Amino acid sequence: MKLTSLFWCSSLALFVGFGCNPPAEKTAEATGGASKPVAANDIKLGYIVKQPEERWFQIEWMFADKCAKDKGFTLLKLPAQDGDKVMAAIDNLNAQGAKGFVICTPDVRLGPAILKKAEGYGMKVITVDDQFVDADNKIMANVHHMGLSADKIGQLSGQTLVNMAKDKKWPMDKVGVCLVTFDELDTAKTRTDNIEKALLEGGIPKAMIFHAPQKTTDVPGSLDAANILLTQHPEVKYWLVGGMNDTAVIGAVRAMEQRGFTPETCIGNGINGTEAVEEFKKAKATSVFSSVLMRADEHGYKSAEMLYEWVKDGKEPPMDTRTEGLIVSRDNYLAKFKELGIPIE
Ligand code: FCA
Repeated sequence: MKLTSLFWCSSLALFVGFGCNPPAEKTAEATGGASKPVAANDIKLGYIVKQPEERWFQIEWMFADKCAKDKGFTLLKLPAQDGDKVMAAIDNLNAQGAKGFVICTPDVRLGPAILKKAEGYGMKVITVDDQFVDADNKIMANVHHMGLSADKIGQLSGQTLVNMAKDKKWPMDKVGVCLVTFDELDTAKTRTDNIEKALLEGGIPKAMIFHAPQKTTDVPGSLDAANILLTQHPEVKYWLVGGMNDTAVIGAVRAMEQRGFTPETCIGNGINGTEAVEEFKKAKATSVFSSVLMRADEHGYKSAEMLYEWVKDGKEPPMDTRTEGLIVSRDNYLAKFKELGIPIE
């Protein structure tokens, strides 16, 4: 399902739910004969994220907050960088009377344990960005999810890289690809698999596509991964850099810069847009040329809204909601972010 800017358009948001009024008490009649009056602001919901330091998740929180304000519920934002913190966060939410939470878990294999705990407390769960997997490493399709179309996003990223190499008139048989991978996470693997597919279709030989597996999905993790690759391949003179998100590409580009590669010999394209912006803002262009801008704002607002409507009115959200992205670069990012209303500060 493709979501447009419809959901997060602030003027529209004012006219849905309780947005235009202070949180109002609903009578028993208005709630379809429920015996107890329900006030919107009695509802508390959690929003747990794995990497609160990443701009992507900060924007998700920001727009989930906006949703809470529009609708008049209380949003409890909790960071959880490991399994213990996730479990403690759920206990904490229960102690505060939360009726459900949206989560991007630090480890997708925690899915069954998270679900069990939530069910024990009678809480509803929606996953955002990263889907839970079961003991057999299979996606838990029975958990409501809001994420991105990782295959299409990967294709777009790969095509963008090929086009940029062609624009630069690089000798295509001498171009190496540093593909920063994190195969433990399905959305990451789908993105990088599809980047690779598009690179092959664009004429890059398979033998020139090198994987650099990240141990951690942040800038230090991708810097380390790329350093190992660069040591192994001193013969490559032109590099394309791809990965599952902006930090994957930024870290690898930093490793290349340290070895003397410049925007003339190294080109990266990220995914998210939210972290690549810091590169675009720099006075001097870096090798992070562009990124697939994804809708952190929409993910945050919509996932919170779906959970709220589910808890409040019993309106079950779709099982699977997906968003797509568009390319932003140094040349157009200001206009695009402004047009879509995504903050860049
Ligand atoms: C994953 C990544 C984030 C973002 C999100 C949509 O959770 O870690 O950076 O790309 O998917």
